[in-house]
Amino acid sequence: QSVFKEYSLKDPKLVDNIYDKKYLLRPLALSDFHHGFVDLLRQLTECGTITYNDYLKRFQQMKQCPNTYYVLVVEDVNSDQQIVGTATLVCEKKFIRQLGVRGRVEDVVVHDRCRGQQLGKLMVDLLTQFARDVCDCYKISLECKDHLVTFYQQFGYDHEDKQNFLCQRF
Ligand code: 16G
Repeated sequence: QSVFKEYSLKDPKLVDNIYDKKYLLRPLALSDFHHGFVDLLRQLTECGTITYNDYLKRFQQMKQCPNTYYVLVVEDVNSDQQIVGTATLVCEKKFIRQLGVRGRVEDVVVHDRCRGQQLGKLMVDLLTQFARDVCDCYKISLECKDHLVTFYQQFGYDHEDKQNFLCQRF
């Protein structure tokens, strides 16, 4: 179903078959700071002030945890390499489930000028397959707003019986 089945998440992949636009699907790079990565995240939630140095530090912290953070971006090749999509897979190592790994899909956002082109579907599909087939996650989950529940259900996500999502904000 997905043309990205063989894609390892490590190499860039050109997406040139949708709507005649050229997008590059690839892992986050340091230079993406200068191509709108943080501003894109601002379309999802507040990000505060993030300098290049702050970004670099967090980028390196993530790199230092191998096989844990997979930050995927979609680059608009025809628009000065602008970052128009991102989604992250976090793989949490556990003792339970025979030293299992639990996946989480986080921070999915598509630039408002690029919505309706299936870029979100592409990223979530890819991360979900990767979590299952490559990272060997025993489960994967995400949180989302009410109006996005049906969007995520198409990838197999659903409410679980007898499980509640509880949260506390600081
Ligand atoms: C959404 C995101 C979550 C993100 C949160 C930010 C997805 C699937 N869910 O729930 O990953 O961290 O929004 O909102 O992308 P917050 O800043 O209010 O926590």
